[in-house]
Amino acid sequence: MQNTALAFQPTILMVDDDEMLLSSVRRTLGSSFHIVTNSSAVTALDWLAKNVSTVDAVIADLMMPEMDGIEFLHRASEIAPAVPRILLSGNVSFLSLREAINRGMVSRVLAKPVSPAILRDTLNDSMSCPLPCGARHKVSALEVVDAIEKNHHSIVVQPRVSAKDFSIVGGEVLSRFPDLQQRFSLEDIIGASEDHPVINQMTSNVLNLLEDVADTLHAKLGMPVRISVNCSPYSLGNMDFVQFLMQRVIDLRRKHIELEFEITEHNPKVLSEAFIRNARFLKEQGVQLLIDDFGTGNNSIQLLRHNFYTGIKLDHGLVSRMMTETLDNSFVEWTVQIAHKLGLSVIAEGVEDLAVAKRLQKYGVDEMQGYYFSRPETPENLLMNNIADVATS
Ligand code: G
Ligand code: G
Ligand code: MN
Repeated sequence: MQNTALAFQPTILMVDDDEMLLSSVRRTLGSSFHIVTNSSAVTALDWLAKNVSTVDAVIADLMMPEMDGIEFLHRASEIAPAVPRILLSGNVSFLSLREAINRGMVSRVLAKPVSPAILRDTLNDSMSCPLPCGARHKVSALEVVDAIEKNHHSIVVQPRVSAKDFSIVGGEVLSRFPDLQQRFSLEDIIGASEDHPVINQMTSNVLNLLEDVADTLHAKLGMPVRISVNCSPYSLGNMDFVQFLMQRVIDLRRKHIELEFEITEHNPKVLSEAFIRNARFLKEQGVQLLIDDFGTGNNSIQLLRHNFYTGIKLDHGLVSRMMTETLDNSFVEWTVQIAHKLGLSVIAEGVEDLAVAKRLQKYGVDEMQGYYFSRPETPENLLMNNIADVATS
């Protein structure tokens, strides 16, 4: 009887190194919520990863010995993006508040000491409206149009290396919206744009910004250089846009930049007739199309049947779980073999350390990208503080 009732209570994960506070919260809120407490941020993240689907909210203290609350909540947002996050803090400075919103993407920040009544109300509010503070409404495509028109849109580049000797072979261009990203995550900004005409404007601007820095890219990454640009299936469904893209490919080839396009696998438009027709056209023109985020959504395997892709990019989540999860590890190994049989190249994203890089090398991955080699950087800052000198030995 009691167990059944418990199953319908919201599950709250609370992390704080103050055991007294944890036990007091368990005592006072235990009748309304299923409170799971942990005094270690590290073990709490492990627990969260294993229980994502049953957690309704996460609360973290700001000052903790193993990692601060903002870092903890940032990682929690990667593990469980839809679960609302609350930060508890002894002193809420403007700086930590800003960090909490931008990096921790919290829905509320509460000052300590906090009363059980306030905590209960906050939990109930957050669970019914799990948006970050300052982002009470979602970003609209028009705000993105505005940002692009005001030049509040910039690019960063993440280098890509050969798996054989870690030499640089090219890079991926990613959009950044310095102003909008104060209030929304990049994921939300792209999400609001990817099926709207503004995505064409975004891609077109990325190509202009790229052309402007062609010389810097050659100095940093070599010449000629292969640069991949994320392109929404919405854009590729439009023949006029595809003609425009083809013209830009030719313009940039003259500047010794060979463009490639990354197409995310999760958008259902990748299966549409218009997309497929235009993708074939691009392939005939010698343009490389890569399946992005391979292994995340539902379309991955099906897309391997199409013969206009020239390569796949293994999703960074998949790559990061490879060392600990047998299933992900086997999936990566299998994918490399199948892709090569089909004549596709394999690029691994999210390579964060040498152990992962070596394993991917063993599996026969062709190219790699990830924080181990370099974070995405502005063209001027490329390879300034990064491990460009990593050796395979
Ligand atoms: O950098 P990261 O958080 O940096 O980028 C997140 C995701 O946002 C990328 O994987 C990519 O799918 C998407 N993205 C970033 N920039 C662009 C862009 O210019 N166009 C499109 N369509 N997607 C982008
Ligand atoms: O287009 P796509 O979703 O694949 O873009 C790559 C995303 O992965 C970007 O958000 C980029 O910032 C992020 N990224 C790049 N390298 C790493 C890495 O080593 N680890 C993690 N966690 N993310 C990475
Ligand atoms: Mn990408």
